[in-house]
Amino acid sequence: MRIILHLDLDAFFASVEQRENPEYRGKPVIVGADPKGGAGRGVVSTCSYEAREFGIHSAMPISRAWKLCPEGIFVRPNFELYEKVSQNIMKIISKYSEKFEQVSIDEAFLDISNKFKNFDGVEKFAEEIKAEIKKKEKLTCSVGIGPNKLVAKLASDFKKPDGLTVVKTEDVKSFLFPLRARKLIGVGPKTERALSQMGIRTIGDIARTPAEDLMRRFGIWGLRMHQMANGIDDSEVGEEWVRRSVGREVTFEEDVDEPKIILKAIEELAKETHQDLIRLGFTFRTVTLKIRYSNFETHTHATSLKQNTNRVEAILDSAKKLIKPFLKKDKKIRLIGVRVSNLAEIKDQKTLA
Ligand code: TTP
Ligand code: MG
Repeated sequence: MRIILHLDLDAFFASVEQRENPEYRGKPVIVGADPKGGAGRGVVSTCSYEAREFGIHSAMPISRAWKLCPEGIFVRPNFELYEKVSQNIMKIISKYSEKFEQVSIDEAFLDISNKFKNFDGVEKFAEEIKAEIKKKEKLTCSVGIGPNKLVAKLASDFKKPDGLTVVKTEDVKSFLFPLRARKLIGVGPKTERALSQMGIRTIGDIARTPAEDLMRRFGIWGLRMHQMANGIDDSEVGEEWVRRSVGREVTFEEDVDEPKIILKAIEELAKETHQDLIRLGFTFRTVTLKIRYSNFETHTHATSLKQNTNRVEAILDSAKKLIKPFLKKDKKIRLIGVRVSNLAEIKDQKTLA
């Protein structure tokens, strides 16, 4: 039997700001772009739990956050500081097991199977980690423990902030089934819509749908969803979680309709995306263009190549082709994004196009 622990800091950037600035404590703190008195562009990175009571959340336009809570404390992110704090915390966590994996700036997994025969005593162990982080870094976190990474991650999210949730093997289904399908890793708004057309709303609904039906609609991804919904996940701690796409996007300072500016932006986004792709060592087969008009109407259009490549021209040419129909419209554009997917690791490729 495996026992996996997942830890995620609470309102990470905002909590660090509250720690550094005692006058922010107990108050709605919003970390993100400059709100510019409500006219600011860009989005909220994260916000304190006090700010969440106003309905503010990550990725929300900063102008909306300003409307919801004009009395909030709006601060620009200090990534260097967060990175440093993250490193300190990861050092603490990684001492607790040699099987450790950092997943993002504020979350990590530990495989603690060789420390415990069963779930007895795991709570105390988690409390110790939480206490050490609180003592040394003055921050709270939420921890989930379960028989695999999937369950542990959903368990850490179950009770926040400062939560601790243990899901034993025999309780996996009763824990997972009532949760919304959206909670499963990889189920975004698009899959959620498609599922809801099939009458599927919860993880339990997915688990009870025959895998063949899901595969007919979603291919292999349908099978994977079915397995996750049934609490099956064999991935190892230390194994990278599968990266599905690489991309960049930009919100213009002022909405634009001039094709020259838009094409220039696409060129830059394609180059940046390409750099990330090379750094990560992937090839791609699909290019997606995202476009958001001034009224927030958003479209994504994708095109796929015959085979994988890592050529920058392939990103650029595809993105330019995809933008064409949008340039004719008499509408101003607020945001543009370029993304590549259907990735393959270069080491898996015999030859490159
Ligand atoms: P999360 O762990 O998703 O969020 P959080 O720690 O702020 O809040 P929670 O208590 O719900 O865990 O992300 C960690 C940090 O990553 C977050 O503090 C800021 C950053 N982030 C963004 O910049 N933009 C985003 O859209 C999200 C989700 C996170
Ligand atoms: Mg967090």
